Order: sequence, then C-alpha cells, then structure tokens
Amino acid sequence: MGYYRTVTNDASDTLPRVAVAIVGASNVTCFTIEERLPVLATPVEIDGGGRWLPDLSVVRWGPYTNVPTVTVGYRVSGPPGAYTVGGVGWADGRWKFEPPDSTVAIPGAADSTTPTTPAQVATPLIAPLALQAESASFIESVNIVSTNTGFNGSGFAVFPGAGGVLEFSQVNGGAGGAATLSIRYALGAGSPRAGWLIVNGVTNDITFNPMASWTNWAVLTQRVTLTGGPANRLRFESTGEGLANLDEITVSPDGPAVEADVVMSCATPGATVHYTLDGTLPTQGSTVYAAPLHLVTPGVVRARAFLGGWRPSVASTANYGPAPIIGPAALVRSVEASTPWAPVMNLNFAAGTVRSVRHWRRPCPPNSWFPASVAMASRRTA
Ligand SMILES: [Ca+2]
Repeated sequence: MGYYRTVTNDASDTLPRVAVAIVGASNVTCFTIEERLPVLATPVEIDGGGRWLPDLSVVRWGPYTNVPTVTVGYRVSGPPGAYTVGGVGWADGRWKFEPPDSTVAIPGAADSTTPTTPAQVATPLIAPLALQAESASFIESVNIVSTNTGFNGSGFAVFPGAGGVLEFSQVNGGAGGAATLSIRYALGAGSPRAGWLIVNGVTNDITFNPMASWTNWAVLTQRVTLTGGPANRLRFESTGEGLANLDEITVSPDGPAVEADVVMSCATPGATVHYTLDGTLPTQGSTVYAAPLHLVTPGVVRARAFLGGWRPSVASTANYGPAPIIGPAALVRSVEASTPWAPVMNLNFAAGTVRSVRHWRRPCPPNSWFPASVAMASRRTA
C-alpha cells in the first residue's frame, strides 16, 4: 500500500490544493486516511466524503474496505504563509503508512491593518404609543385624508369651520393624574385657530399656532388630568375657526405609571430592537420588538438595538409603575461577534446598590463577572 501526497497551487489567487492517493491496497482489507493540519490552517472543499475533526486538527476519510486505490483531496485555508501538512494511513488496524510531510503556501500578504471599529447602532427610544387621528373612535364632519406629506400613520384629520368632532375614547391615563398631551398638527393658515379640547367631559380652550405651510408638522403640548386606566375620552371640536389638521396624539403621564402602551424605535436603518422586561441587559437572544407593548404591571423595560457589522447600541431603560427595587450593581461582559475578524467586547454596568467600597475591590457581586470567549477569525476566506 502506498500513500502519496501532491500539492498544487492551480492559480496565484486561490488556496493550495492537496491530493492524497492511496494505491496498491489490494492486499489490505480495510484502511483509513488522516491528513493533519497545523494550527491556524483549516481545510475547505473537502472531497471524497472526508470529515474535518477540528479537535484533532485532522481530516479523516474511510474506512474503505476491499478498495485497491482511492484519491481524495482538499484545499488549505488560513492566513497567508507556509504550512506543513502531514498524514497517516491505517491498514487493517495494524499497519501504519506515513508519507513525508508536505509544505503548502497560502498566497497573499498578511493583512496587518488594525480593523476599524464598527459604527455603533443608535440608542433605541422607548416612548408612549401615539394614537392616530385616522383611527379615532368617533369622527363627525371631519375628513380623513393623506394629501399633505409628512404625516405619521396612514393619514390625518381635516376639520370643517365648525361642527367637526374627533374623539379618542380609550386613552390610557396610566395610574391617573397629571399628564402631558402631545398633539401633532399642521396649520398653514395665516393666523392662530382656536377650538375645544374636551377631556372626560370637561371643556378646555385650545389654540393652534400657524406653521406657514400645511406640510409643516408641529407638536402642541397641553397639560391634562386623566383618570387611571385606559378609559379616558379626549375630544377635539372645531368651533368656528376650523381648528388644525390633526395627525396623532400622545399621552405621557407625569409618573412612571401603568397601565402603559409602549413603542420602541431605532434611528439606525435596518437595526433590530430587542428588549427585556426583567431589568437584564438585552442581547440578541432577547425578545425582538415587533409591536406596541401593553404593560399592566409595574416593571422596567430595557431596549437595545443590533445590526450585523455594527456595535450594539447603548441600552435604554424606562421604568413603569412604582420605583423598582434596586438590586446589587453588576458589571457584565459580553461579546458581539457579527463581524468575525473584529469581535467587540461589551462591558455593561447595571447601576445598583453597593455594600461598601471595600466590596468593589473584588468582583461585585461575586458572580457579576463571567468569562467570555472571543473567536478571532481570519479576514481571508476561501
Ligand atoms: Ca396620522
């Protein structure tokens, strides 16, 4: 039985190809082939059914039974440089064939440049849900249109001179009490327009200032007092001046109250927002934000945005309900490896209580550090 290895560089810009030929095995019942690669080298394009066993750094073929000749092969991948590959063939569990080692050369100059730090994803926003005028619960003599650009949702409300009504009947007031109502509107008329904002039956005057154009959208804030829960009624009425074009309203209770409807967004295009509700740092394994959350119990929302090839965003945090019980401070290490040749180590500090300064001289608390492995891949690919 003979074990022959040949190495070819079939083009200057491709990885070297190794072929192994077993010949003269007609007097052998059973044999296997193993090719051994050095550290940093990995096989690609393995043919003949060979298996790469990274723990042993070998490619193994067989066993072959009653086969006189076999030819197998693979290419060697890794950083540019010269590598020594060896091999061994085992026959009938007794005989060992070891051909001389071969040297393979992976072309190209080593890339010694320091990878640039990837950009960081924008910190996501956690905000109250906006209620769209086009989805108001009661509409009278008001047209819903989409003729002027810049609105949110699918349209906005246009009031007549008088007698128009737009009512939101299930507005969430959180735990109840003072809140800020943000009204997104456009007013292209030359002078302010007044009308009524009726909150749970109590009439308030409301005045919109002109914005010079019907496509300039502005936000008017009003202080209101709401009852707890999602049964507040907010009603806009035009009373002779036509009011303004209304796009959406948002209610922000003064306190971090529940119930609450929460939306999340990220300014980085293509980024995915992940969130947790237990105070832990969101990872790419955390729940993906897809639709507004309705929170009915006190808690904390933490959101973080991710995008392949970018550093993860800073985590944003919002508390709902009574102030949370503060746990021990923790420092957590994690690795973001979406760019294989430039894994990013993240250290996240979660604020909390510290028993004493002396305590900080050791990891605090004892389990707040945990090891993180970093895999550094070659920038070269097959
Ligand atoms: Ca709208």
